Amino acid sequence: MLVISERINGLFTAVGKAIDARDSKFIQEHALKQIECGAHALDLNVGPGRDDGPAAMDWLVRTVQDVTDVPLCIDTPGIKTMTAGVKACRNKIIINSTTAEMKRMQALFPLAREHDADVICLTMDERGIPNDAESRAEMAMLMMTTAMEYDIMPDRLLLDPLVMPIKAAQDQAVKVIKAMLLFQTLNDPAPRTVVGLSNVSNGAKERSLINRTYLGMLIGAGLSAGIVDVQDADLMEVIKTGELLRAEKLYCDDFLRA
Ligand code: THG
Repeated sequence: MLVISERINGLFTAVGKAIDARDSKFIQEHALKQIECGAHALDLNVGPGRDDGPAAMDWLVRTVQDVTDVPLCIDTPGIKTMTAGVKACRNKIIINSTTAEMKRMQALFPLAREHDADVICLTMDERGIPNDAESRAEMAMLMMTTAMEYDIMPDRLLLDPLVMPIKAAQDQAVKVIKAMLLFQTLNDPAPRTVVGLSNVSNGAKERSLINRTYLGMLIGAGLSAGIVDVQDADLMEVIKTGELLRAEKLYCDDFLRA
């Protein structure tokens, strides 16, 4: 499984402050810590509600790639902020994200093509997030076919069924699993999938337990990638054990240490 760290996100107070103060040392140490904890890629999000989005993302990308060459997952709903991040990026790029909205796909697929980026496709559109698996799969299909019109093959996409907080939408957790299974029937070879895992436990108690239980369910359903809290050691053990049970890693008695 591709492990993407969720933690370089302005939503976290300390990170938001470091971005405001352009504190390179804090961000660079934080980035290296994520990789030490097992991140293969870093999600970079400058946080909501700032008026310096493009400049902040440009700085964040440059600051992180000064200390690592892992792939960067540029996470913003703003087209200008996305463009600034992608243009600054020399590492492998994951655009996070487009939706099924035509105006977003028309802006982001050409950007992805020009900069050889993978693209996360959120199954939502101007009407919001559908509440059943079939509509999510329909939107995933629309994004796959539209990407192909821009010469982006399905293997460059990561389909995201959009995990919802269990506290607010309890029926959605299983529907997201169902959507993931449907996505994998839309193409041969099966398209890759990704989720923002911690969404599920937003506002809940026992966050780590909810996150890792749901992760086990998602891994069982074939999840390819996760934006996760890599500093949660128990969660990382579920990932390693999942890789073992899917026979992606060779079994040995000491597999957690290996
Ligand atoms: N899909 C894709 N990208 C995403 C998401 C997704 N990016 C953002 C998000 N969802 C995944 N990342 C996070 C990061 C933080 C939290 C949840 C998901 C989180 N933060 C604490 C909170 O809101 O309670 C902040 C706590 C703090 O301030 O310390 O839970 O679904 N493609």
